Amino acid sequence: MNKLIAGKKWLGSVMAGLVLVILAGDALAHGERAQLASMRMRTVHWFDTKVEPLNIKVGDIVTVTGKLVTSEWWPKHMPSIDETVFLNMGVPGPTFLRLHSEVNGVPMMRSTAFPLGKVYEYKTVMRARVAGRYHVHPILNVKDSGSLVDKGTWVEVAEADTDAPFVNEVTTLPGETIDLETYALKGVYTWHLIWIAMGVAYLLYWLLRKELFIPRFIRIRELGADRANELLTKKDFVVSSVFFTVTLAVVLAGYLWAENKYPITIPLQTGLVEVEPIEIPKGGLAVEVDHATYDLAGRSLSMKFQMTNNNDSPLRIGEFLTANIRFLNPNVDEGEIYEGEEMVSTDGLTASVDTIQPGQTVAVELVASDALWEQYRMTGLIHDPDSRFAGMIFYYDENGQRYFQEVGGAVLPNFF
Ligand SMILES: [Cu+2]
Repeated sequence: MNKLIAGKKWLGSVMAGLVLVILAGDALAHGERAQLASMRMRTVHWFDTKVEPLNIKVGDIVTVTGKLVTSEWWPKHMPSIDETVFLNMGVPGPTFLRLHSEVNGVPMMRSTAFPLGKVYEYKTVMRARVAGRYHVHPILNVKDSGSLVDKGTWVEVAEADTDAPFVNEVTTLPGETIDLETYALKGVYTWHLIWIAMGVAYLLYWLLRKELFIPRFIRIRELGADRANELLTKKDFVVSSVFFTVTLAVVLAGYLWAENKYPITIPLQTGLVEVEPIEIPKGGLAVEVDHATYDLAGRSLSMKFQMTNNNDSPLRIGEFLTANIRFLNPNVDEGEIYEGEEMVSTDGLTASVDTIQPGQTVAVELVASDALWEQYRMTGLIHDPDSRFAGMIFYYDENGQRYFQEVGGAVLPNFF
């Protein structure tokens, strides 16, 4: 009876664990909410992310374009993006083929380095491979830091019109055209089968022995230390040696076979590609951060600045962007919202000063508030031992020309 209850308890905790895994799995699915709030605010500011088209068929092309600014507030404890970074697409599994990728016009087959405080414009062209509905995110893999994900855009991929199998043809350097979907698959299967057979044979030999290693060890220990040599029989020794020799022979044979079958190969290329960064375009707005507070109950970040307009034109602040969330100022009708774009608060930004005149220096308070703070778990900001924020402000001159720059500083939580 007691055993039964214990068994039930055990089952209960396993079930609870499973539920947790399932819940967490859902929430952590794509990474846009999973990473620390501070990390999303102070690493990479992604903007103008555009995925098109959103409804396609297998075999069709999807283009992802956008820009990013590397934050000058990059956390000191994180290995920096100015060392090694690789631009990729975050999708579940090999559902797209990446045909082309570039940053600031430079092809990005390999890794690169992004110095901080600069602008990078990227473009990635992909071909849909497997039907489904995918949240497509540009992603930067930063060496020793991990992945930094942009927000996702849903792309619906329908089955192709024909039943023909998906082909992914490339021409190799010696001029041979191959289909990467099936290329060399026979060799892969054959070698797997050979190794599985070896493994199974070795296990079978030991499993078919009357006495396995541990019982034999216990028996011999009882017989006394002087009979320790009986632990392994001569037959065991011979069989193991044969397996060892055959393994080495198969490894060598595999190597010779591959050399013979594919005589011309080059190693995977790992060198760094250099990219010329773009300077942030100067809009003539000098910004000094006075003070910032994060209001937990109001789900809002309020920032006080001293701003000086050194431009010839009046300037209006239209948007604040942080952690991939866009807070738009509804009074400034400028910021474009793309089809399928998420994480946009169309009326999330209020500015205490509407227009800053040329030559004027004013105190400006920006308040970015929306339930998105909660939804994207930005409230974790208050648990950060290094409470600082960073984000981008976007402002416009009288002709509608857009400028942007990064702002950042210390942030204090406000609990009331
Ligand atoms: Cu996602």
